[in-house]
Amino acid sequence: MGSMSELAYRTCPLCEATCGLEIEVDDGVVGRIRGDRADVFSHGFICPKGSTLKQLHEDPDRLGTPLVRGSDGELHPASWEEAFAEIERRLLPLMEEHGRDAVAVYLGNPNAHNLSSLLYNRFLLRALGTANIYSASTIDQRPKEISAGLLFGTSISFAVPDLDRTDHLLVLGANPFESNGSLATAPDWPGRLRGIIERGGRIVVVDPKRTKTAEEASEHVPIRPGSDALLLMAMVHVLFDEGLVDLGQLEPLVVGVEEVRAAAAGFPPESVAAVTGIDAATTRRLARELAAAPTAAVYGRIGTCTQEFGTLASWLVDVLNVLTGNLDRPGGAMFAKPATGGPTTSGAPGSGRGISLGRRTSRVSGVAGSLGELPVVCLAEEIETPGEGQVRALVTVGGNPALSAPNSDRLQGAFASLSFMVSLDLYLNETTRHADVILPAPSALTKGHYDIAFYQFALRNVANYSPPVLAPEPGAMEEWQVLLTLASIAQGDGADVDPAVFDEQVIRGMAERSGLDPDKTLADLAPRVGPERMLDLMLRTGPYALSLDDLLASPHGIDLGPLEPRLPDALRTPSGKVELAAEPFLADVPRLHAALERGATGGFVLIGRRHLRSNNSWMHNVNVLVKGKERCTLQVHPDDAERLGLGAVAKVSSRTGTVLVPVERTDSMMSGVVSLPHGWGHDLPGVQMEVARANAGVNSNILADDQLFDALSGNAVLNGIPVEVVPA
Ligand SMILES: Nc1nc2c(c(=O)[nH]1)N[C@H]1C(S)=C(S)[C@@H](COP(=O)(O)OP(=O)(O)OC[C@H]3O[C@@H](n4cnc5c(=O)[nH]c(N)nc54)[C@H](O)[C@@H]3O)O[C@H]1N2
Ligand SMILES: Nc1nc2c(c(=O)[nH]1)N[C@H]1C(S)=C(S)[C@@H](COP(=O)(O)OP(=O)(O)OC[C@H]3O[C@@H](n4cnc5c(=O)[nH]c(N)nc54)[C@H](O)[C@@H]3O)O[C@H]1N2
Ligand code: SF4
Ligand SMILES: [Mo]
Repeated sequence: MGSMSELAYRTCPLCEATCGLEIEVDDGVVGRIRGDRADVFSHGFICPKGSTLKQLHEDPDRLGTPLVRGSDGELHPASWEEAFAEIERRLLPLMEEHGRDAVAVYLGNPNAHNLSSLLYNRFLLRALGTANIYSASTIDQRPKEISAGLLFGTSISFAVPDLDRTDHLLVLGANPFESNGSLATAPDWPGRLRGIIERGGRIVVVDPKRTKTAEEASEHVPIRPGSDALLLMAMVHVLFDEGLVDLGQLEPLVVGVEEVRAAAAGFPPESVAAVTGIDAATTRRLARELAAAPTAAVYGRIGTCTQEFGTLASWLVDVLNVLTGNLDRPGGAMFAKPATGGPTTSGAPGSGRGISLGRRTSRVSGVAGSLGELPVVCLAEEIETPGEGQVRALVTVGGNPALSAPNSDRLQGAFASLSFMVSLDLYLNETTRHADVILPAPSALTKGHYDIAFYQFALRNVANYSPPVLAPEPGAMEEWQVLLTLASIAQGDGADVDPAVFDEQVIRGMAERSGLDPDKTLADLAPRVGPERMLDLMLRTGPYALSLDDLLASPHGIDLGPLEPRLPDALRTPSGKVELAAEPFLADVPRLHAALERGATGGFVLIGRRHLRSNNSWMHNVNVLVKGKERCTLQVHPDDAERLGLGAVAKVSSRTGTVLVPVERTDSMMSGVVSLPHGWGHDLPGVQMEVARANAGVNSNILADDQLFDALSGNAVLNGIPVEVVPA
């Protein structure tokens, strides 16, 4: 007692829930981390990961200096000057000789939680000028982005389920009791879901596994992996067939209803039952209940995206929201209005350019790119295949594709063959061990935070800025400065350009484009620099005309209220309407028909799962999170386990590889489906993560097949992978 500790408030950057943390700091040392009860959005909610910002900060394996590969082939500590000089020495000649496309970039998931990356990655991408841009988006939500873009006009126009007011929620392929929700930002999804039941509402969960979310719901409907688009199409069929379509207020805002009716005509519930594993009576009832509910929302996430018909499934989720009149109304599926502004608030309200698809295709296989990127499923072959435009160098920023992306063995082999690789990361891990230069990212607690990305689709309009909790560590370089220095090198200006000078040019450009008097604006923003200055400008020009000072005066956040209807203003489609039957959707329907005709396939399929104490691939070095019962297990239904004669360990094989994994029998699994979490497999040579190595697990993405992807989005199929399971 009697300690001198101070309390700092900070939004947790680890997942999409944006919980407020209360952090004890005693003379630069972090003490206890609790939920911030005064946070306007999270009201004290926190999960077991939130408090581990302390352990992450204090992790002895977290990199403190750049590492450069020496002539002995080993990585050695180096100064920032040496590291940047090495990048300049190796990268520039390579770009000159082989062209800009010879350098690929991979951006990982933590970039979306990182103010510096959100605002400064684009300058690196622009300076590199490469077509080979890859990100975690094409092993995640690209189908949803394309679907939202075609329907509503921007790739982040996500209609989010209004959990706090809805009477009926239909969830497909999401397990927010473990993940805390995704592309529908809110702290305490569990509490909000329980609130629906307590209000007398209903929750239906469609999932091959009886997850915690399914257990807490009113009803669990098991589905064969990969068949959601068929179920949803059949539900659309029922709405038309039984005269249940009622757009209500949306009527004048929607085009394409008749085309959707025609598209769904060929999918009566009886025809899809054998493939989905859901009988026709249940499908009809689900559609009727959805239509009958006073308010309802349909929500689909990773299980509906990372599958063969990811874009169609994502589209049909919103088709159901529209056809039942639930889009853009309280209790339905609504659009946020972010305080920084964004694609749904900028430009002329009500219409726009929409999104463009497939302008670029990949060099080797001709797979369509989207939204300025190529799909990750193409990365290995782009590195392996000789010829003009071959990828010879790679820059990774906050990503671990060696574990996260499909056909990992092949991809890691490809990484090993690169001429040069740079990584900006916290750790020497499965991916960065291939790098020639690793640049250390600063600890989260030493940087400011604002969720520019996640507030674009939050369940409530909130603005919350967190200043750095701790002073920069000795020898650290801020991430935005690293990114601008890399950009200077890539555009031939050299490593000596002062990032502050670059930053001045950038902010002046932004001020000019904002339509304000640039000199006056820059004077107003002084003396701030870097991401904080940009954020301040965005807040000032945003829909609530806030400023960073306003947010600094409100350390628990500013509540801007519940979501309000935003149509037609939020639309950015060329027609100014909800494009319910955009051509790319309809063009993909024959592929769905073909799947129906192919019928149910026998054999086992593999799906993934998340655990509350894990976060993709990179938090297994935190002892308090990984201790206890082994979690990287193959979950199998007991009847299947018996039929297969499984013992303690199973050998699981797919077209791309084989893993040996401990078996966990559980009747929560659907028969014919097995589950293995992703992000494990840390026992690789060179990985410098003590705790993770000791709790290595196996990498499920050795089994994920890079030839399986959603044709419309190029997004990887990470659920529903055909596998063979035998006793080991
Ligand atoms: N089989 C299967 N595979 C999957 C999934 C699945 O469900 N099943 N899910 C997919 C999904 S949804 C996603 S999003 C991807 C994630 O794929 P990735 O983004 O490639 O992987 P992460 O595990 O998030 O790795 C994050 C990396 O960023 C580093 N890092 C953490 N914080 C920071 C920071 O502040 N700055 C910097 N520079 N680096 C940082 C970590 O050390 C780590 O190396 O995985 C996908 N892979
Ligand atoms: N604790 C924790 N939280 C996280 C993460 C984490 O790794 N750990 N990762 C974060 C990230 S990057 C993301 S993208 C989000 C993801 O958030 P969620 O989408 O909620 O992710 P999951 O918990 O993997 O839930 C996916 C569900 O889909 C089911 N499923 C699999 N295949 C199918 C199918 O074909 N159809 C249907 N209907 N269901 C299927 C699975 O059984 C699983 O229950 O979570 C974020 N939050
Ligand atoms: S739910 Fe997500 S944001 Fe909240 S404390 Fe846990 S990891 Fe952090
Ligand atoms: Mo993700």
